[in-house]
Amino acid sequence: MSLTYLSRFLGKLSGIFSKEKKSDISTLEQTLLEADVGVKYTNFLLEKVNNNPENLNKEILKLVNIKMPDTNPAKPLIILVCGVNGSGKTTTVAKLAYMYQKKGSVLLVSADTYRDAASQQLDIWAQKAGVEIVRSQKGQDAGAVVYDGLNKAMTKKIDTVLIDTAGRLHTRSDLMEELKKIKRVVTKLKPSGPDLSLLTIDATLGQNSIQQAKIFAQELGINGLILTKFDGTAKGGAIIPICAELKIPVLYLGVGEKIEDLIEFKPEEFVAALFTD
Ligand SMILES: Nc1nc2c(ncn2[C@@H]2O[C@H](COP(=O)(O)OP(=O)(O)OP(=O)(O)O)[C@@H](O)[C@H]2O)c(=O)[nH]1
Ligand SMILES: [Mg+2]
Repeated sequence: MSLTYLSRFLGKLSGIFSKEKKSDISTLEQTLLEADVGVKYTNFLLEKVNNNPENLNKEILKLVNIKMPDTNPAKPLIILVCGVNGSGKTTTVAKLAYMYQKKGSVLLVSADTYRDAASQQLDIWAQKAGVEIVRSQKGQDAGAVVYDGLNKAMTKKIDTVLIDTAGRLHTRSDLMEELKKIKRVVTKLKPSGPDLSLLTIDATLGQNSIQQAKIFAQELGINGLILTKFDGTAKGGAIIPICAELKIPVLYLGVGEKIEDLIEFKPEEFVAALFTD
């Protein structure tokens, strides 16, 4: 992925730190605040910059460069995708399926048994990505669907399983329990559990997403973030407080509604793009 491609999606944040502006602390402060870096990390960064703008890239990189999750090499690689309603889970599962099918076999599991036609929506994506799917019916037990899906994946020696879940507010404890149950079901077939438990975050919410993400992380153990709808936001700077507060790596950015609209988030490239004029 080239820097220019990434910087196209960084909205207001890309290219703002030209050499002149970097040396102008009040412009820098305003720019960081406008990009939704937030008061706390704007002040933090201004202090670290300490009249030496060269420090800025280094300090931002320290905040966003978080250790990647370890995955268990035993097949299948199991990826669980969760998040609040409408945050882009199903679309992200489809995009990941498209990406992973280039490397091996993929099975989608539709564990959204709440919403009408959720399984049909995923089925359409499965066809587009050219991958297999285990469908479900509305009202079915999500844990049972996941169990069936993993059994099928084991039997067919599938490389990657992607589990789509129902949207839920982090404040609904019954629904959070269902996600924990899905995780327990996974451990019956792969004792180390899901390799990646990913949270989709709607990037247009900016910093407002931090609190919900914290609760998902505490309740469920999230080891990767995907910021969706990054194409439509001027709040890309929120990546900085999100990473700094959650200490969970951002793995991908969703940059559109199409199946190929997913880019890998690379901290060094992100910081470099910020400083591209
Ligand atoms: N522009 C843009 N739109 C996106 C992106 N990701 C998802 N969307 C759109 O956001 C809307 C919701 O996406 P879904 O994938 O259905 O979200 P969900 O989290 O599965 O929704 P529920 O299952 O209802 O909770 C759809 O209209 C998607 O096309 C993205 O990266 N960019
Ligand atoms: Mg969905």
